Amino acid sequence: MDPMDGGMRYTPGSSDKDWDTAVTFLPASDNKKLEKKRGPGKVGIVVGLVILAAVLALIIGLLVWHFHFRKDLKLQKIYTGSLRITNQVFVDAYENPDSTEFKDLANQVMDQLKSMYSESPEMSKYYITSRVQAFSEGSVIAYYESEFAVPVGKDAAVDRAVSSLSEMYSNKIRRVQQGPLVFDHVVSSALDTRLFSKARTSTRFAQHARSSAEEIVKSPGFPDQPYTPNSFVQWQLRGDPGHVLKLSFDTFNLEKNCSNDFVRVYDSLVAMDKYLMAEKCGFYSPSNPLTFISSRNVMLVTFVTNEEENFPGFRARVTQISRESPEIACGGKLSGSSGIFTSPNFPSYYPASTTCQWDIEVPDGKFIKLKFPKFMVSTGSPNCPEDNVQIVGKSTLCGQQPANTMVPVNSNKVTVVFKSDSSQVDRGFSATYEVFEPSDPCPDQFQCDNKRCVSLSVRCDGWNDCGDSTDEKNCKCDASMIQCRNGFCKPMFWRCDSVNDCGDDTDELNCGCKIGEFKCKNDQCVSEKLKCDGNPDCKDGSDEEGCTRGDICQASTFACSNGKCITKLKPMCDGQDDCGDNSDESNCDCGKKAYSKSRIVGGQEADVGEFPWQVSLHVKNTAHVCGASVISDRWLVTAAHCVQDDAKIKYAQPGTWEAYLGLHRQKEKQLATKRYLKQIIPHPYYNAYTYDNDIALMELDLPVTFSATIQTICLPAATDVFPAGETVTISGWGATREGGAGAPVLQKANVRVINGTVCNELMGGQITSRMTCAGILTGGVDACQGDSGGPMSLFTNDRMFLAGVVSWGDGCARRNKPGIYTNVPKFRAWIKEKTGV
Ligand code: 4AZ
Repeated sequence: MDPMDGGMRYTPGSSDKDWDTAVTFLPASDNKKLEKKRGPGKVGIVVGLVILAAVLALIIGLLVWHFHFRKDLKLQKIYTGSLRITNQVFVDAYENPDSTEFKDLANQVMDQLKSMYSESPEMSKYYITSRVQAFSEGSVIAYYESEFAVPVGKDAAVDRAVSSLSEMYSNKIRRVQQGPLVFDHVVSSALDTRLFSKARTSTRFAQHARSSAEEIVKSPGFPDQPYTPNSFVQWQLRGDPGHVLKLSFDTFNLEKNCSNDFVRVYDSLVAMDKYLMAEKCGFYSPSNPLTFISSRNVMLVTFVTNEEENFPGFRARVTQISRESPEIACGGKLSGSSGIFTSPNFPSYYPASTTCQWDIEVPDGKFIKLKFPKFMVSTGSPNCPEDNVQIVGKSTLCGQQPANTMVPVNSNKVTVVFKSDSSQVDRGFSATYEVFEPSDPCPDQFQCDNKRCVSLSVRCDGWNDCGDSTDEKNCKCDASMIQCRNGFCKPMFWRCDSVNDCGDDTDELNCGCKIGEFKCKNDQCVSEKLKCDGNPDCKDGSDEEGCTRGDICQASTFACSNGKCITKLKPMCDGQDDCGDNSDESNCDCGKKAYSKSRIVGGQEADVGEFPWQVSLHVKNTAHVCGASVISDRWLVTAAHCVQDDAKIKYAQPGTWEAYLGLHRQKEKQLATKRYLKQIIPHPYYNAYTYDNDIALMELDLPVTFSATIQTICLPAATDVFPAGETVTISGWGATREGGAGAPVLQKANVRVINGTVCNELMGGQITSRMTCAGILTGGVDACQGDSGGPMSLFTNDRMFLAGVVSWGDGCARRNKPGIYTNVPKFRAWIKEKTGV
């Protein structure tokens, strides 16, 4: 008997049929006879017996099904694999599955696979069939799928048999003898069931990129409509021999949850986990390039969607690159006293199955300091068995390393080897090397325990500049510093500011409270007015303890439209109807980035669409002057000081301005939506000397259409307060250093809200309750000229709220000089009155 014919084939539904025939209900032929009489009588007994027999038959049937047939219930299991045929030469016709050459070779491969599986009883029993999907060069590589019908509970045994067979052939313990083809390097693994669900419509494309012509891969319907639900699409991509493929996504916008919709990129022509380079979902901004490079001239892209929520989708270009191209070259000899090197394709994904070696030699007598500004190398475990960077004789790095990780090498020579295995690639690394004198590793600088060098001026300044805090240890604190119990020094004015700066709370203990202040149970002081206001201002919430409803309604809290007062912290737009009339959940179509994932001093470039409410205000036909925020399709919020006439320009006139919405790069105004202004409403109490009430409203001449790059930001409730220490985000095209030029690309930075009392002391008593202070008191991060009018955004309840408007400051990013922002909640009623928003 042919071993492949042994065992039972899987027939869908066969078990149901078996169950049906095993259970037979007896017919009740004469209903009249079954009518109830007084007492059971003869008929009653017969009916009883019939029912009993039926129940018995049912039980027996179920038992027979369970013990006899169920074990034959089989699951369809598909293994995908590739193998190398060492005694064949690739011909072009193998690229075409309809060619005779393809069919002949495919039949031979299928025959030999069958005889290969016959060597294992586990596989021979359950094998159904194989299909060859493609061939590629090298000598000839065949990509196939093998289908098995595996009884429930036996799949682990079959998985083991398949992988041990692959191991034997890959390690050349065996070669296939039963046919004319000689195989080696047989690799196969079970296909993820999500890729062959029958509920999905399946489409397959085969494309060949040439040097003269790129190919395009895009999700079905892109760009005109969202991608189709329940689909499985795969693209088999090829290049010419001697080339590798580069897949560059220019748009990538899928559902956030990868278990619903996802794209996979394989370094193979079949979907095999061993060659899975990456699985991606969510959004990738064009400013954060997503490109993949294959290790040979083939690549497979698969796209799976489920029935829910379809997004715009993706588009990618496929180009071929010569193996010798400098674009993918890596490694080599490096000399001189400093230099840089990166993983191939950095800052995008490095190719799989790649090795690069750099031999660095600096002048005799000097030592080498290696620094990794960025380091992301894929790994599954800490000892770096997969992808890694080996600093030979020193250490091996993998995973994600902190920015500027430093490795000193006590020699003038070092070899660095980067290795990636066949699956799971990442963005790689950038590295620099420089020399240091063995006797003085940190000339004129402080050497941290982690071997970093930092400026002597930052020693004991309260800020962890080393990364391991060694610059803040063993400090003798002078009178302007707090001596923390743990040995750190922190600036005195950080005392009692509700932020645990010491790390052991020393700076927040024994804070005596002034008149008009409430002493929290944790010794913190907060304004008496904040007691029972519905917001926990004390870190331990003690200012909200023992409050009666009367207190709560007197003090500021969220006021519902139905007159109810809410004590819950941040009830707005949290998805719960706290008011009972849903007024805390109305106007919540705001503050969401269309994408799941865009100067400001000390910031970084935003991603495209990261701040879709950010507006750039230009004086007509000139340049950017101020920022603003979109609060509806017709209204913007900006700073009043941006719209004050001066001797030359009539800033208060709507006709002076043009507003750019959805702008990212100042040079790309043509890609943004331009609007003129219908009216400008500065706050009537704006004070040009003190910058009090620094807020203004602008009405657009025409409403805008919302899009991925234009959205509204949510307005906070009038009662919202932003406690000290809270992180907020500032954004704008302002100067990147004090007195410097504006930023060409939108910048963002995170700063922390600073206690109003501390801020008032730092700013010489100029802070009013209409202002909020935020910054990083050690300096370096701040808003600056040109950011004015723009948003200070706070992330709450999964959306962004306009906490403040950039207003003023004492210079930019100076130590102990926070940025000052207009406190938007104080103007909530005025905004509503003027705009209806
Ligand atoms: C300005 O001139 C400006 N450091 C804005 C913010 C700050 C300073 C100046 C805060 O627009």
